[in-house]
Amino acid sequence: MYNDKKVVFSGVQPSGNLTIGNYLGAIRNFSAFSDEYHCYYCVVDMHAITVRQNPAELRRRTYETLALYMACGLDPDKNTLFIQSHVPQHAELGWILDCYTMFGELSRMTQFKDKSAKNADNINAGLFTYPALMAADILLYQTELVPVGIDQKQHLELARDIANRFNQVYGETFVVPEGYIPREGAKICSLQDPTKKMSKSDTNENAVVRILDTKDDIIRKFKRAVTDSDNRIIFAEDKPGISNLLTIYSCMTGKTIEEAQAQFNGMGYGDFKIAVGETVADGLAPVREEFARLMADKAYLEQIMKQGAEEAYRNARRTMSKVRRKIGFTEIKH
Ligand code: ATP
Ligand code: LTN
Repeated sequence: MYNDKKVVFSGVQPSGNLTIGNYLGAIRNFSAFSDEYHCYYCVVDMHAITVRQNPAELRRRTYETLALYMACGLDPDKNTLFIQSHVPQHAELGWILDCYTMFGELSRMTQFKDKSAKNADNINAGLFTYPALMAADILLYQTELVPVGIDQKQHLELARDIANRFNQVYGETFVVPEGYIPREGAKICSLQDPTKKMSKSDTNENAVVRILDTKDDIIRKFKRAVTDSDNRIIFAEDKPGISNLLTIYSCMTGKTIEEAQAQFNGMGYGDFKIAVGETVADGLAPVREEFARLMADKAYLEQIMKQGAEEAYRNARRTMSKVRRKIGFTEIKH
């Protein structure tokens, strides 16, 4: 904490077109913190290259992710919006924290296991040490709170362990962060396999609803959503498809699951799926419009990137100089 406000940090990878999972589990909740906290919302391009990216696409998606942050209501004057690779301290602290993170800890990360299974021909060292870089992102700004979906809980616990370990050896250096996982929407599931999380890099387009999909596409995907063979619209463990649709509907409308169940009581699955699709498409329409407006002005986005990087850099430098001193690096005056 460098001024009187506590710090919030979160990041999204520019590794694909963002989904309603990214929206409901993460980005949509970000703006709630903007008044009370100093918020850093980062486009984590250095994380994205742990899997092979097409350079032109990575560049375009980095702009798009920044524009989406803003289209989802993040005001660049009230939040520090920036690109990870523009602030070199992320890599610097990432390396240092690698040296305080154990092989055994990294081997237990489920995201590493999943992604190495999916990218068997490219299990690189960065994919393995990724959680230490994520810890660096967070600890660099003395973050108190990290709003993320539930899939990031394990990485967050590791970031806390790394912070505690470092503090124990060198004395208080880092604030130990807490996760903020929303009560609803923390795990939006795939429309084709509702036992798995919806992932922006899924290759089955019908499984994933993207924030920028057209209304027709959104409704078509919901119509094809996998459900089950009976016809009751209730939230239950043995009905993952219907439960997922109810969760999405409830997150989009602010209604409770009970209210949603009551509203759809007696309706057939076909009509129910269309109703959820329409709600999602209409709810996202303003985001889509604002996104298109922002993407048409690249110079403005670049100005926001610059402003965010400068602000982040100033605060990141303070933590780095403390860390360097504590571990015994020499310093020269410029
Ligand atoms: P990838 O498929 O490339 O691994 P991803 O879809 O998991 O990407 P990230 O950039 O890794 O997206 O995640 C950004 C944020 O969105 C994180 O806070 C993550 O927890 C959240 N998130 C991602 N998918 C979901 C989901 N299906 N439900 C809820 N939150 C999600
Ligand atoms: N690991 C996250 C993205 C991420 C992040 C962060 C989230 C990188 N650094 C710092 C919160 C805080 C992911 O894959 N969703």
